[in-house]
Amino acid sequence: MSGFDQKSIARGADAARRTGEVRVILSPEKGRRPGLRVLSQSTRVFVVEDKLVHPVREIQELVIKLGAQISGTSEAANVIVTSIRAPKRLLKHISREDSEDKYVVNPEWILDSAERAVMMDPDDYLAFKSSKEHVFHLPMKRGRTPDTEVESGMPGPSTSSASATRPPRPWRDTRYACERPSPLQCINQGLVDELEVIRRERELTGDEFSKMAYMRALSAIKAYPYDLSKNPSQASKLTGVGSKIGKLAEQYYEKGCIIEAKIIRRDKAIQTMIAFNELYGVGPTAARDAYNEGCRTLEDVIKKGKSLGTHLTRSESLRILPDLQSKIPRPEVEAIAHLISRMMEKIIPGCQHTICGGYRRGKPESSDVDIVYTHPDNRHNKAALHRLLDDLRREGIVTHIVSVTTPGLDEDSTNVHVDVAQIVVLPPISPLTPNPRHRRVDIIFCPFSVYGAAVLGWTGSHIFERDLRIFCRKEGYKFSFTGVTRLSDGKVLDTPTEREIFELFKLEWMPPEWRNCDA
Ligand code: OXD
Ligand code: MN
Ligand code: MN
Repeated sequence: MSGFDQKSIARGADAARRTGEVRVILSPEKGRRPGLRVLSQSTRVFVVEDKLVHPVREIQELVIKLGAQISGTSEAANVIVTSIRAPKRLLKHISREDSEDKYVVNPEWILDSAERAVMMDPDDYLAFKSSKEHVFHLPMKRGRTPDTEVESGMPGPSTSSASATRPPRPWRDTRYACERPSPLQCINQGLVDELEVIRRERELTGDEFSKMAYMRALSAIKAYPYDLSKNPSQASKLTGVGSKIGKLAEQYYEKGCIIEAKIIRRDKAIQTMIAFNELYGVGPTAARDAYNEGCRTLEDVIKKGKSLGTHLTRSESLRILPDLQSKIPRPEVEAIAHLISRMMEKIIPGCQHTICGGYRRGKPESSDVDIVYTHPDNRHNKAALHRLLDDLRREGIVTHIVSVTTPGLDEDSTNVHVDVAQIVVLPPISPLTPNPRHRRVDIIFCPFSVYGAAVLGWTGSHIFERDLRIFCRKEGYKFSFTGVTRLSDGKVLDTPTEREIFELFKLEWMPPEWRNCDA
């Protein structure tokens, strides 16, 4: 194996000896530099020694050289390599569950991948064909609705404005997502979804650098309004995509999938972490830590106090969990906002509000309800949110208060007084909700002078906001939902409407339903 980095062989072989170390396996080794990136870092290979023609160590070294990881146990692997053909014999080395759930391939999968310098499709090298129908798929991230049919290139079904059907301007290859009209579902959505699978894996395994690369690439493709299947090599020419992900795009159009994404979709460790991450209050790092600490069920995570469970009893958390995991259809978002706004109107007549979040971007279903309130007369603002919470509690509508904060002390915000309440409500029985479910609601109350910034900041999408902040900094301003600050003198500018912010930065207006820059 000429040209092979001996240190990385030693490191990998060492890892292989440490059986069952999921901790190592799910945290990318810092500074690990494989010889090639043919297999992927998300591929964790267990090699069954029995009946191998090649020495096991040679196969393991090759796996590491190709950029994948060696797993010390079949349990921690997502691909199992074996020369054994007889199922009975194989089951002496790996569990039945692993044989059914994971890719069990023959060593030619690795040898051919090395020879052709491209990850071969494990389905073409199966040593053991599982009888199980694989139902694993990567659940969509929060707020997504996987099976909602939306016409290609069209934004969501939300608004009646003309902008809902046609992009606000012709496509241009730009660097910042906040300059690119991005629909809810794009014409190349299949490819975007596949890249999102890999981005999610990188996020959950803590590879920030690679996660960002996939995020930028999929966001650029999301905005590209032409059919890439007709010209797959065009993908790598888009700003933010690059040659590596461009090649994956070509693979997608050639094979109908990205092979790495296919392996990740079947990866139980990733599936489990995604389920943890969907618990309210459990971020990707906490999900990974929980997994590495041995949690395998949501109950395990809640027992460790890593979620909303810190505010509730365990049984309480588990009781409302299915409610919180289910998506909220648009009419129910509207009904909840109406209910809360009626109470707010009684407290401070003449207040204004905007339902933000995914709802405003046109999503057919949301994971929570985000409402921004203000009043043109600042004298009314004092303690408005606290009074609202008291009333909601009294009426039995709010069941849990997750947090009530006034950002202002952290470096991310201005000194403008903006109140944020994260609560759980149980709407009353009505024809729309005959069996009401607990719903997460974020209520924001801000001074009128920053209403535009608050609405812009709570509308998303995540990548839109991120690039907006970078764009603003380049122009000499800091953008936050608590206001726009001029960096030269620290002055917080008056931005009662979103449009004023776009104008200030000479950014072309982006209708909310075209801000769907995430997958
Ligand atoms: C949501 C969102 O789904 O804001 O709640 O995107
Ligand atoms: Mn939301
Ligand atoms: Mn929210």
